[in-house]
Amino acid sequence: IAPAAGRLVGIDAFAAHLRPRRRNSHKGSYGNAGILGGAPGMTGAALLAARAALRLGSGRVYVALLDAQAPALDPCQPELMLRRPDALHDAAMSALACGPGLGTSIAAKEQLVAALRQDIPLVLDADALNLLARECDLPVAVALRQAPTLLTPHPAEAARLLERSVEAIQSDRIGAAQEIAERFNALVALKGCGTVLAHPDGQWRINANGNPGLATAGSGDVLTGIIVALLAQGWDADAALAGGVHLHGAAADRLVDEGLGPVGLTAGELIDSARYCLNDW
Ligand code: NPW
Ligand code: AMP
Ligand code: MG
Repeated sequence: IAPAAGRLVGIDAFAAHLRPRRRNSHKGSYGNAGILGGAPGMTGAALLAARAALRLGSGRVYVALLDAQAPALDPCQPELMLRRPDALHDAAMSALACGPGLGTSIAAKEQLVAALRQDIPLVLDADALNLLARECDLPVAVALRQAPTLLTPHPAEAARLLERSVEAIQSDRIGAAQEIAERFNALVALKGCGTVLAHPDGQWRINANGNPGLATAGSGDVLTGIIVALLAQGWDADAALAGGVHLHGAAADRLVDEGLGPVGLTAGELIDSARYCLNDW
């Protein structure tokens, strides 16, 4: 059943933030974005999110990788500042994303707890959500946060959060997104074909762009980076979530128009395509 037009996410949901850059602005005007993730074997997830955060306009991007063996530089994106996780919490961040490739180790939980204490907008994705589902002291810490919290589960992560099957989530996606939003006092994007955006007060919308080219490794990690970039640049949380999801879908649609998908579209390619869309809007 197609949702009513008023429920569909379009550019109007974030148009107020699509302003030209001030001529006399500087990198400090566009915020510091932090990405926390990258356990051994999954450093790529955090780096994809970080590259997306940089190329979608954050003034500076700091990345903290849990993998102690990870190099101190991303040679493909030397603009990124790689830090040890504890050092990230000391830097002045405008917005933080926690979860891409984070893993669910004791060290990962410690970093998530530290992130929850930061009084700045916080995106929780991937393993940060898996930790919320598993560690019973964490949900209350999320719900009590004063700064905005944004949760971006895919259906399996939502199923873990609500302790139900993926089938149950998919059979009532709007209800599931609303329940997570209320339980965690957070803005939610329940990802998938027709991402559902839900607010803790029960309001919901659907994003209808995007295509199955997005069904590829790292796609959600790029979305997380896009959202944290918009937050770092001062977008309000509602607009950053809607804007990030819509940009991500538009980026994929543009790649398909160019013949670069849906088959074989890669998450890394979404980043420059999303940058093009944002500059074009
Ligand atoms: P199945 O079996 O495929 O049908 P997980 P993850 C199901 C990092 N990454 N609808 C799926 O079902 C992430 O950031 C690192 C329905 C399967 O059972 C995380 O930290 C990368 N079912 C970590 O890996 C690139 C769905 O969920 C399970 C669904 C684990 O994240 C890849 C898999 O989900 C990755 O991003 C849907 N839409 N989506 C890197 N380059 O470093 C998923 N499922 O167990 O949460 O694993 O999403 O891969
Ligand atoms: P993740 O599973 O965390 O990598 O996230 C996958 C991303 O791709 C989410 O933003 C999904 O909404 C999006 N996605 C995956 N499959 C589709 C699809 N068939 N149509 C539209 N978006 C999709
Ligand atoms: Mg993911």
